[in-house]
Amino acid sequence: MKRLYFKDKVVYQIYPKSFCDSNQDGIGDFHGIISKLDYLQFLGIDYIWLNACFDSPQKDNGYDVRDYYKMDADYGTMEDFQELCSEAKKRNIGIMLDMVFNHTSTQHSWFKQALTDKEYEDFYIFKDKPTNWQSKFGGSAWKYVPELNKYYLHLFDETQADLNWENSKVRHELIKIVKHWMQIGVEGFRFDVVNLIGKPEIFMDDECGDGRRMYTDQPIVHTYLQELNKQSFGQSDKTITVGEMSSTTLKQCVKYACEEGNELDMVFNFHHLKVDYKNNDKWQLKPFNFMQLKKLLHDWQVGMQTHHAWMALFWSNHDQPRVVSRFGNDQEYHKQSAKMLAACIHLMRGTPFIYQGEEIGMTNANLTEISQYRDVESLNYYEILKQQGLSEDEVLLRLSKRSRDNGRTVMQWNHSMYAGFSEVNPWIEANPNYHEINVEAQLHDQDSILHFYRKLIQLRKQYKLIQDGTFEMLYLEHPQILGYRRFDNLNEVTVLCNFYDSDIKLDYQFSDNESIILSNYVEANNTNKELRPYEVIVSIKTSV
Ligand code: TEU
Ligand code: CA
Repeated sequence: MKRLYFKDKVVYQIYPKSFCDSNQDGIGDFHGIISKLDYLQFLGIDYIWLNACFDSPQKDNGYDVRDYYKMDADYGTMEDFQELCSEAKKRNIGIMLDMVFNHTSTQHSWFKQALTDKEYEDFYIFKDKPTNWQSKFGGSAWKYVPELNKYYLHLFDETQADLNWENSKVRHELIKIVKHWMQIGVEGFRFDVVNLIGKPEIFMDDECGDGRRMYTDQPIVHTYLQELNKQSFGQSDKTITVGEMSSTTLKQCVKYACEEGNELDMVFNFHHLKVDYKNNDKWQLKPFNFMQLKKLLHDWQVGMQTHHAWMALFWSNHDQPRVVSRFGNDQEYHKQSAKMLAACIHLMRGTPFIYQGEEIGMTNANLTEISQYRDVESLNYYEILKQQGLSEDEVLLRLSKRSRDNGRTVMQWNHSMYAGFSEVNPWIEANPNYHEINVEAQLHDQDSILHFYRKLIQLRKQYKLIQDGTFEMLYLEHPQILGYRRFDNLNEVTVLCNFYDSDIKLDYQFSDNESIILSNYVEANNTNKELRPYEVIVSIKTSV
């Protein structure tokens, strides 16, 4: 059985391009991160997950890897990275790397050799005829190569060619890469879209979809993960692993991340982040469906618990809009709703992930012109949506709600020019609200969102219940409250969240042995029979 030593751990996700620029070229870098380690230690986190930072032409901001053994020069040298690992270690922080193993950049030497060498051709998926599968970034998932008179598969951008995991040489190379980084001192890995690595034996048109059902969660993925585990990270009981699971199911995730298994420690799934997709389409807008959100969180919490599987808890990442702009209120109730959302997710059963800037309530980018966007997916969909006949204004509206760039604007450190991220114009412009929303201001304010996150992390360390307690949903049918309890034989923690901007009557009975351990209103008081706008109350009942 695996050791579940990470139940008390919290992970902080850094998007290196946007975190902190130390050499004034407008791009974040390793030295910038090093300069902020004291801040992260103050926050109390245990691991830093660095988004893909290997050598890359940066078509998809590093998710198009050219060389898995080299760090991208924009971020620094190998020595700089090693310094980051050792400086982090001094502060009891482990570094996790992002392994993009479903595909490589077409500039990777394997792909270049594939065009002339049969051995390397078999590293990728070349076919004489394409299928009707669609790329996740729009358009066909196949690209014609005149040199070979064949098409190669790319589930993402055409510069991201899917690897052929069926080829044992490919798997062997990837195992070598993981081991290499473990030797350097990396303590964890996030595996990018890892449930897409298994492709079907026969490639066919998908008669009723975009192809995803034919390459998602194929049974062979479990075999591949077991092999990777056994031959690399599984050899160290200290290495933490999380798999990103695209369009997955609970049943599959139980297999990927159950205690008795030997695949991964935990998984990300995205079902709860699609509750504002109209017709299940990211590019069609609708207000978020609260009941659906609640039901999904419930089903996954209970489902994973029942089967002794472990999950990552998160609202945000570098592919998502900012949560306070999405499920909260980034204006009048900015502070209250950011805190409520934080408590809501952190106290569930699983390992919390904080995405940079979330801890100060960073909001969506509010970009209004296409020239301000950087993300390849956004730029592609700008064209696609316009071709579908939508007006410029409508397309820009949709991008402003859904673009991945919403989560990629630079970290807001202080109110000086460029948010303290850099002294020069950053690669993507800073959100002008850095004047009000920034780390420095919140460090000085005990009532800030930042201090609230710090408190949440401390609570996880302090109460075993939060790490281990059984999860049970409360108020499942209530249209406005998300509530749950975590309990063991002796004690119980209750979390009550108001997801709306109006007061609601609360029929919850506080007992005599119950005390409030966290709330987001200055005067928390358990005689109140209502929850105020976006209020969260966390209480504990102890039997001793
Ligand atoms: O993302 C996988 C993925 O499918 C989505 O999050 C995707 O960005 C979204 O669904 C599109 O609407 C991972 C990485 O996190 C992302 O940054 C990469 O672009 C992608 O894989 C390809 O490597
Ligand atoms: Ca820099």
